[in-house]
Amino acid sequence: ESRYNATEIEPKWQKTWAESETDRTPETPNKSKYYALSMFPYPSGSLHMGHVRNYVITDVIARLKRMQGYRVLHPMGWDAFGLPAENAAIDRGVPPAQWTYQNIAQMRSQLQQLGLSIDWEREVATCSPDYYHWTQWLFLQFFQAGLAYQREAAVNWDPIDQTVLANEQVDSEGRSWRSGAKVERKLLKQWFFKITDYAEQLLNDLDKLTGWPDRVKLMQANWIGKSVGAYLEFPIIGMDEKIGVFTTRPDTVYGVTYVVLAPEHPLTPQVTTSDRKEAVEAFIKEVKNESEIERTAEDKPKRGILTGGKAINPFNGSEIPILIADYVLYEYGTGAVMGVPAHDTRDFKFAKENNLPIQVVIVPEKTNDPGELQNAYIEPGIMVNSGQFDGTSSETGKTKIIEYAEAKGYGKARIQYRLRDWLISRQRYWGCPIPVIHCPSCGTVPVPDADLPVQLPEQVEFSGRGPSPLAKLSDWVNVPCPSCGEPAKRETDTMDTFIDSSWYFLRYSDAKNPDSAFAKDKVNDWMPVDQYVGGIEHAILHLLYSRFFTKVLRDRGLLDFDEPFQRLLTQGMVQGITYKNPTTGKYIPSAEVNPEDPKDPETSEALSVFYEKMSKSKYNGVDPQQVLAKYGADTARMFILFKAPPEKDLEWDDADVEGQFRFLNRVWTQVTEYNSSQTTSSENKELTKAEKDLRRAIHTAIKEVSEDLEGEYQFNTAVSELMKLSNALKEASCKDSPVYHEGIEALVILLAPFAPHLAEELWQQLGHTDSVHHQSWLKVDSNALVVDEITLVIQIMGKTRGTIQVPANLNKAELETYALQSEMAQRYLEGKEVKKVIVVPNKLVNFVVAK
Ligand code: ANZ
Ligand code: ZN
Repeated sequence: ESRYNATEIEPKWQKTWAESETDRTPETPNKSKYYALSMFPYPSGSLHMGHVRNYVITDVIARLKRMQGYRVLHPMGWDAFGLPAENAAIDRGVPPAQWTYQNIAQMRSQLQQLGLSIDWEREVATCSPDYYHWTQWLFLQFFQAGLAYQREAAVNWDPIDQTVLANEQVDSEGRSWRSGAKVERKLLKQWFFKITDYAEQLLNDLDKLTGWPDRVKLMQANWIGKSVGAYLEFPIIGMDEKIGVFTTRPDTVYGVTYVVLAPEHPLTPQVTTSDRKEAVEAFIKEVKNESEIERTAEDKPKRGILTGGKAINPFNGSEIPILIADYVLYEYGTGAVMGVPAHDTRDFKFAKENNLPIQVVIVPEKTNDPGELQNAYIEPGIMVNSGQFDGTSSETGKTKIIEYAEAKGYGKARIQYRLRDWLISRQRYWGCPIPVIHCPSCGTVPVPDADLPVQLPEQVEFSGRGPSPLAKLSDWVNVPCPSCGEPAKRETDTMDTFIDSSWYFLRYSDAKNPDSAFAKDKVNDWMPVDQYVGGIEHAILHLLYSRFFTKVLRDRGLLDFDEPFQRLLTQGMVQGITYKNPTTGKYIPSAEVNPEDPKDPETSEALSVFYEKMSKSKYNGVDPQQVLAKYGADTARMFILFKAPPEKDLEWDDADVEGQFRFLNRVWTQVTEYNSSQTTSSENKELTKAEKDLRRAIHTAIKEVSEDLEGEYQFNTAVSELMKLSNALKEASCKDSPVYHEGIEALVILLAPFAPHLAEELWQQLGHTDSVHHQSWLKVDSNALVVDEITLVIQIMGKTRGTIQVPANLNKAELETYALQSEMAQRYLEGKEVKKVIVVPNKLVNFVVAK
């Protein structure tokens, strides 16, 4: 008797599939395409369960689509630039390239052990010159389109990693997403991508993404942050200049009692009077190191100071003080605001704290005298104290004030986005070099196409976390200007790695092309990605940048679609059981804890037990390698798919892993014990009841599994259906029937996307010589689903007296006739007058009789 031995059959089939190139992307243009994509990993060195879950989900989809007749692209690659490699070089003296490629090799072999049907011929690594050649070429596309530019900017500086960070890489506490360091503000010349030019499109096209979770679309919309309002100007007394502000409430302009500049605003020193100079400068110094998050935090008092300068409100001629305050951000709008304390909560607090006047200009419909305000009145209402606009509703007032401002030259309508331009330069070595040369006479000159890629020099010294080692390589830095030939210098900044990942999905369509980033016909053929699967942590940055890239490349004529990802599935976290000492806050490794009686091994205190995202620091991780060694990939896959719907968090549970292992063992036994020679031919024979019942179970399984895999991808319920089918086969009394044969084969075929190795092995054992993965997905025979008899309940006065078997789908009159003829009706209705008959089709007949 044979036993299910995953560790034996899995490597065997992986080898066979690799040799027979089963997972190559087919070049059959007449078939419909399907592009199934997982977010590619950073090659940290080893897979974690989050990766495993991500790739297994995509693999099931890819395998299903192949069986459904699509030509499928299912690639994998490496997001391989980034700081950890550089830090490894500093800490351990291994060159970043070597460290990275070692990690890639290790992780690739782990992925292969999962039985993922990946076309490895299309593998890409963003750190490879064949790839970053085209990242550089694409950068120059942006540069030529005027979408890449350099400017001085107050930037987020990470003092640990010694690099600039994008706003998106700083968390709500003002810390670096990577190093955790408190971020500082610094003025530096940096490269930007002009993503703001695409703000409107990026917002509007969210409507096209019908296959995206609403919450991701909402996050993107909030990030883009569209505000509709006005740009208004306030002349400065005694100067020729005006202060421009952006406001969403032009209807409150008569209530402006002061204006506030950001401390960094270029007008700040100019409006400051000499007696205020010292105080203003001290204040600026204080604010300088606060992060944007701290400056705008709701719960913090807003700090500000008078500059001594004054402005005029052109609408009513009133003289108003000019202040500077930390809550006004230089990078948003115009870097200046009009203060309307009566109608803005923040302004109200600020005015109270700083003794500034408060002027009511909007009142709720019914009151004319609001009395002294306890809080800002921020609701819509009627305009008062607003000259010719008195009595106008505030909503109409917005438009009216803008029209008036335009007529008088005080300002105009304006739409403002919260989205800023994307800061893309990094002062690090292990990234894609920015392919430009700075010439004293020609300025910023692109590296000519023929000289691409600008290779990262390999002989580099890493001496602690100082400035980028590239800047110190004078041989590399000093080059003749491509334009005039005079001595010039290379750009030493490298690109944000989010650029590398903003186009890798395009490269897969033509991964080995040495002459271009991708051929247009190939990218148009495969894109957009039909199903993208990855973590919610990429909901904003990566997805927004990839959408931006797609639109820019479309406008450059390089491709012909608007959006890169048709459908998006954000998989939930994998959580591990976590033990924590409630008093010390220390996490205790699960290996040191008795799960029956969880106690701190040192102090014997009772531990708190809960599920949390697996992480090294919490000692709650499960190593995929160990699970594979113990149970094999198929069990791991089945468990992951069965335990929770893909977008929900998944609690790792050894007992459930064991349960799936037992299920696969049962299937193994069921199929290997089946001997097809026992099957009797039943041509032209009417099916028995047992056969009909089994066929119904088989086709119900096909129907349910297929439906579970359409639309929402309910893998968990699909796996339950497979378990039901296996049970139905076990219970069947017709094991020598061709229907049983049909059922065994169906079970193996339906199992193929989930447990690909086991299904392949069993398929061969059933005597087939082709691959189960080349079989067509099964079709439902709707005749088999028909239930031909039902059980009808007979009630008298609502009381059940028995049941009878009747043909399915009779009409009410027919059911009544059957019921009347039944033995219980005959017995209980004898000598009684039937007053009413209630019929529930396919369920029951209830007789109401006279008392
Ligand atoms: C006057 C006013 C009156 C405002 C009122 C609001 C309510 P969103 O919706 O986020 O775009 N603002 C403009 N630029 C700013 C900056 N650089 N730093 C801090 N605050 C700034 O918000 C727009 C509102 O935020 C603007 O409308 C402005 O205050 C403020 F009853 O103008 B408002
Ligand atoms: Zn030059």
